[in-house]
Amino acid sequence: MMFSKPQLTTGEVPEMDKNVPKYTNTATFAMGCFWGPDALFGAKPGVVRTRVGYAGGKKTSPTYRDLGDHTETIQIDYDPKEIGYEELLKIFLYNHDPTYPKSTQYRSMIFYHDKEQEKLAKDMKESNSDIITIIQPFKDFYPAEDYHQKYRLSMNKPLYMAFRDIYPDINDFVDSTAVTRANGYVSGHGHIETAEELRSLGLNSTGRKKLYDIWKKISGAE
Ligand code: MHO
Repeated sequence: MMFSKPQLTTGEVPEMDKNVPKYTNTATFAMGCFWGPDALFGAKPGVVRTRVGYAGGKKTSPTYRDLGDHTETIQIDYDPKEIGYEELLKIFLYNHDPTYPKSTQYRSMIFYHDKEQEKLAKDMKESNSDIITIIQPFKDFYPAEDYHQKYRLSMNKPLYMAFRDIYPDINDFVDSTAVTRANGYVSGHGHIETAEELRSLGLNSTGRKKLYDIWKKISGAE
């Protein structure tokens, strides 16, 4: 069978990825299946890149099929000039149930990277005695298998392949801010209608229309 090559990109490195802030902070959260938060955070302005993986356990080199005592975790590199840790914490808090006990794989956890994150996370927990989120210092993060990264985008093969054309190396693909946003937009997150960003994602007009239509349909925007 013949497949025609998707023609959805400009074929160039997206403008958005040419202006990535040099210095970023990192936030690490566990809040259930990591596919959802990968997309949710990815659509937020100020988030530079995301990756999913496993953390919180002792087993070395966990895999999805052999997770041991680890928990599905989302890691977010963000520009602290654009988005604060407090705002990320709020998104964390309101997008899963931090009061309900889950299996180790899906526990609610915060891995803080510095004193400020530690204080904000602990204050948040203290504000509501029902919150059972486990708060601990960040230690190890094991990136998940390639097929878990930007999973929602990977469910849309034409758009996924379009970005893989730009970024054949999976690590470049995962680290791309444009890909990170697109993964959020295909899940209906974010505010594409106001985002001039749409033009800086590296898609051509056909690709932009495709992404916009998916976002509009799923987000329920007019
Ligand atoms: N219920 C989901 C969980 C996947 S998530 C990476 C599924 O297997 O489809 O844990």
